[in-house]
Amino acid sequence: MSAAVGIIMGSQSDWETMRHAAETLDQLGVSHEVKVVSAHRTPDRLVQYANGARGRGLKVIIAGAGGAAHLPGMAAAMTSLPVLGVPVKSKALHGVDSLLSIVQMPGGVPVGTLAIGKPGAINAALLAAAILSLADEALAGRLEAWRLAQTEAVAEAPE
Ligand code: RP5
Repeated sequence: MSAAVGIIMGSQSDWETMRHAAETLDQLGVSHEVKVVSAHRTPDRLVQYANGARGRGLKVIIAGAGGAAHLPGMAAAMTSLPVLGVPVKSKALHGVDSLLSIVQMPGGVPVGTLAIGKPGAINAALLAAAILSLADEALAGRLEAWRLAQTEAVAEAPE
């Protein structure tokens, strides 16, 4: 069976951030695949990946990139699957460059843009799971349980 979520990232260096998306999907029991696909260094790989995504059975794409972060937008240009963009924190501009590169898409080609860094990677996975849960009651239950566990883990007073 093919993966439901495709996690792609522009560089090996993005994995430290994007592994949080993969780990969150693992916790929720959502099948996923992980690949390095660079809009700039491996453009042919990107074209092949995005054009073939729906046909291979993927339902949601999570794309993380930093700096001139064109990966999510270019993926969204080539597929009508939901694309969630994670701005990776860059060294030079702390991810503000990544955020602005991803968020400011032209009308007609949407990318759901998350927060910079680890919180964005986690939330991209949760959002992907929420999208999939619309047609998967068991996953909806696991998502509710995940949220409940998070709530219960918050102490009333600091230790
Ligand atoms: C982007 O350039 C990648 O998404 C990464 O965040 C950034 C830096 O890449 P490396 O130089 O570390 O490979 O394309």
